[in-house]
Amino acid sequence: MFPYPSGEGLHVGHIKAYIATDVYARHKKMNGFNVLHPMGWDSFGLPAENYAIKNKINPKVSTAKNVATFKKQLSNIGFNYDWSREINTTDPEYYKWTQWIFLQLFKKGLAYESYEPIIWCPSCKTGLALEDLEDGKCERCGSDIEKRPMRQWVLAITKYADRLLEDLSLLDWPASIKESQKNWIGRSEGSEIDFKVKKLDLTIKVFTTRVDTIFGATYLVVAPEHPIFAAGNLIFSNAEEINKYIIASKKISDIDRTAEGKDKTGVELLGVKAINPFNNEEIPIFVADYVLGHYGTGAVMAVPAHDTRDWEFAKKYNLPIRESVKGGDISVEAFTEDGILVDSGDFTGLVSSEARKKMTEWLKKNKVGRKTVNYKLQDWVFSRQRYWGEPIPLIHCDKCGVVPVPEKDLPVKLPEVKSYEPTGTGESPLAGIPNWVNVKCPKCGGKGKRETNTMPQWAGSSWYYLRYIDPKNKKMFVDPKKEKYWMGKNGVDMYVGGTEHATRHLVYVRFWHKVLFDLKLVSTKEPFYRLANQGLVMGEDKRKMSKRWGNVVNPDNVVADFGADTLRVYEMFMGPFEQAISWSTSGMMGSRRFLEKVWRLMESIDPKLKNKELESLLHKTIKKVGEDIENFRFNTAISTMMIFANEVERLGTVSKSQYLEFLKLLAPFAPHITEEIWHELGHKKSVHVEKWSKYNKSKVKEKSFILVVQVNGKVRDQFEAPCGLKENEVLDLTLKRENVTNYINGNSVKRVIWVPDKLINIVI
Ligand code: ANZ
Ligand code: ZN
Repeated sequence: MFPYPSGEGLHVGHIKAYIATDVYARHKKMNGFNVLHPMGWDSFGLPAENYAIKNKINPKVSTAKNVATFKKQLSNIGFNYDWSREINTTDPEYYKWTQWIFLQLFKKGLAYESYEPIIWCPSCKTGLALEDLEDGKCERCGSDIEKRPMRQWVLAITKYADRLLEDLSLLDWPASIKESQKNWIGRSEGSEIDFKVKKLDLTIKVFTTRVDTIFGATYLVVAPEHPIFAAGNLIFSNAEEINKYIIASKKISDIDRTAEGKDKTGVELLGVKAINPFNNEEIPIFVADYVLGHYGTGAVMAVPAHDTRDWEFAKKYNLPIRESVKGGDISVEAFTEDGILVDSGDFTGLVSSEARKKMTEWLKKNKVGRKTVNYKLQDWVFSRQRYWGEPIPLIHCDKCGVVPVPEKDLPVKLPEVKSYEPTGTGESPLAGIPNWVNVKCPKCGGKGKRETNTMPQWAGSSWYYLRYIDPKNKKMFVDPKKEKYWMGKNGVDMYVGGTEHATRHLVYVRFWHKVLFDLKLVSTKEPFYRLANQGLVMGEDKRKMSKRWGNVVNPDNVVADFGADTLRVYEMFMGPFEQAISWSTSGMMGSRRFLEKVWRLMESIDPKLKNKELESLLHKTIKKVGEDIENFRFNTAISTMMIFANEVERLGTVSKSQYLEFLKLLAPFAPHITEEIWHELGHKKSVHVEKWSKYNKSKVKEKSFILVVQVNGKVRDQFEAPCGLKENEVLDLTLKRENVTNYINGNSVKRVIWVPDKLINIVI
């Protein structure tokens, strides 16, 4: 994942992922692959803009400066990036195509204008998407958010919800990331039920996953945002109280509203009742903020006996709690599991799952409900009222409506402004530049106005991997032939980045890719078939690295004092790649000493020697290092090489060819020192164009192993035995062991289970 070039520069945690892809790329290259290992800059977004506002410096200028710093820092570490493919999301030649892809979505009907209330950050003064929140607050600045009705552009990502879910099965991704995506998409199958409201010509639809509990429904709840209130509340005798409640609820976050155990509040809608279609019972209706307006139908049938939140609410307002599924003690807490139905009319005695089926059929037959699917995922709020982003390439015309900017007029360049300051009015600073805003309508030539909202920071990263394939193409976002060549069957073969992108970037990018796939512009269903997440590098004090704690380790200093190879080897050796681990200066010194040892071992080369003793260890090392790199187990790859180096040191001699083979294994990790030694030993060409060593299968075979002996499945003995024995030979050996014969104790052997070179189980 390409970095956001902040003003602070890179710290050693950021580069862990980059070292890993560098080792991986170098290893693949040595194995004969044509490797595309690129780098670029994700440089639109709030931090650059806030920095610009604070320091009165054009974000273009500060971004260019930050990119230069980042690039210098990365170059110090010896990455084999193809810099000729460098991209920058703020480059007009790049964002031309971000705008172009947006227009493809627009033309497909996947971008639409909406006036629904959206999340608004009062401090960043912009609308946000659900994905921009963390624990219900603005992820950028930590502010409490509000809901504001305002005009915005929205992308219809929910149309892709099922495919985003299903295609997870195609991916070799960490299970935890797949799980996060699954929960984020939140597919939920259930029923929609129509409750008639007595005396009013009105039905309230509720969404439930538990229609089987409907005979236990004792009231109905509508969300404060429910359309029933759109026409005012005059139909209710306590309209004023209801109004007050609705206004107050706007200040509370969704998380606080729906948390279990949080105090539940609500107001009854006096003068109306809802009718349960199954038994025609009349039940009261409440407005309560624990029901959300934008999920399901914004209304629920409350079953306090079997739902925890309803139970809490019913207790507080003294509403009946009526059991309809047997099990648990509902006077103590809600019984939320499936069970057998009681007091449920014709459905009594059925198990929950069966009842859900039958009752949903009943709903359909009586035309009072239907089967439905709901998603937690919401359409992507795609416009920002900020300056530093891609302008949305649309023109508003009184006559023609919304008209896309013609392709020949792309990019719509971000104009210079006097003040980057967000306005807070729901308009971006771009709205204050009349000669940019006012343009001819491309369709009718009449008066038009440019869209002044900009794209969110996630836009440029939703397709950048494709631009690396063909970064300078002026005619297309990527040449189809090149796309096919590089993306092939499996898209990007290896993608590495932090887990914080699990439900943001990695959701958005899969969505855009699928749209491009449907437009036949890319050849794979998914962008990234294999994903790895690096663990955090924490400070030496075991806290998260931060300026605040003064525990940030700057790679520039490490490189200056100990060398880039030490930094690389140490970061790959410090622990399992995906685990969070604290920086340790003494650990880093250990890596430095290892490299020094490798250098010294040059002196142990004996040109005449054919070192038989070392042969088997060398071949095992070749096998293990290759497999470990392939599986992102860099730490064990390095410890295997350390064992080899120690063994050479112990023996005091090594043949030249053995030493050279070893150097090749180390080359992806420590490219500088290995290259230096390689030349020192008389080579003209680079070690990095060498072929990766092949190990000899017969040489990696173990000669003996520890045989585990079981009697009736219990371990009774173990001893060293030669490899490759047959079952009867092993049995003979085993039956000579006193430990074993004691347990067999004269009984006859009924059966033998033999796992070659591992275990024998004697059944008596
Ligand atoms: C009655 C019921 C009885 C429910 C029961 C649960 C247990 P998921 O799995 O998350 O989709 N619900 C529906 N819409 C809601 C909204 N807008 N805000 C808050 N809660 C809402 O959960 C679906 C369940 O969440 C629905 O099933 C509904 O409560 C509630 F014993 O309906 B249930
Ligand atoms: Zn904010």
